[in-house]
Amino acid sequence: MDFIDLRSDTVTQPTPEMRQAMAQAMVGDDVYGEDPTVNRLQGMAAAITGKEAGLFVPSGTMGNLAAILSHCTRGDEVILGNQAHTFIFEAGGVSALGGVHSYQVENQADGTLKLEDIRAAIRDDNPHFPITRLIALENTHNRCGGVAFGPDYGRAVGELARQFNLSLHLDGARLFNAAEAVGASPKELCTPFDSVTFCLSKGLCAPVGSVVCGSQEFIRRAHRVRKQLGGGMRQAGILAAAGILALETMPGRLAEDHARARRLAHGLSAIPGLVLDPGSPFTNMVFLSLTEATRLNNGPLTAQQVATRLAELGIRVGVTGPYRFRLVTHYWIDDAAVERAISAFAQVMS
Ligand code: TLP
Repeated sequence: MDFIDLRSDTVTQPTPEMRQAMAQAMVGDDVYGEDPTVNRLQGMAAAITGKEAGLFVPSGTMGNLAAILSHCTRGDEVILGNQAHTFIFEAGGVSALGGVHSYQVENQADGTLKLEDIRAAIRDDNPHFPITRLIALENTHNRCGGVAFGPDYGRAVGELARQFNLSLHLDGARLFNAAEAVGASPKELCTPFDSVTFCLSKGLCAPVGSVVCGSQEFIRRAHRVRKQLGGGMRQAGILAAAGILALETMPGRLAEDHARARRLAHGLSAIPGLVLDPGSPFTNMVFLSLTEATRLNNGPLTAQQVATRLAELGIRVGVTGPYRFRLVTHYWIDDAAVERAISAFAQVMS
């Protein structure tokens, strides 16, 4: 990359090894279940998450949508966080395409939902109400700062779900970052969940794709929903080949991204006019804002104006509010890139 792109880990390009594996991949028609490379990836994903089966899908958005539509039918309700990616950033797909009603519970700063809030959201059996069918959580939690929760919280929500005969889905787009942050295996984090979506195309660097995992029966339903959504990709082994390498080589290096996020945050926090979100970073995301004083003294200095000036210096950052930024570290951000980003911020803010 000729510029330093901190907007997201979705910008990661495949490594040369991935491109080579893609070129050499054995393929077949995956809608018939005949692509050996896709089948291998799905098997690996199932083993890693401790589920019976996996399903390769084009994106995290389709993974969550296919999972929710496999758990719920029209008029059913999913309980999720008011800051959940599925609620905010997935174009309302669960209601637009699935007729699934959402009940939004307030996300706590640590990305969790209070157990008593979930309990209060579960509907009584009353014909006036939609039918509560599913609870969906997110780990790491994007809008809550990339924060991760450990296996205990998942288990507690799992017990509540079982008590009320509800299913439990995890948007684990960054499951491996969560595992690294809390010191648990992906499998431990996934155990309480009936289904999980994780992404290959974020910190794991693959160009395309996510995997949904769950029981055989659940994946059989999700396979049909994926077809309905137009996500049957035929010779998708070309893409799955990169996903296999992603799973083999990338989870073990995510600690580097987290360490660079800490270094980046440390450097930026020393620049007058910038303030980190409390606790940031938890994983590979740094959230920070222009201070009150900067906003007032420099006239209408907005995050977008700062981002535009940074872009002129070859640094791309995410703008998540009028005065707020998100910077995400990933495979293509090395130590030198972190230092360049800090210097560019210092120059723009001076
Ligand atoms: N998140 C993207 C944007 O959509 C905000 C990003 O840059 O972080 N779940 C979570 C928690 C996500 O952060 C994302 C992508 C998705 C699902 C959707 O994945 P894709 O982009 O593959 O559909």
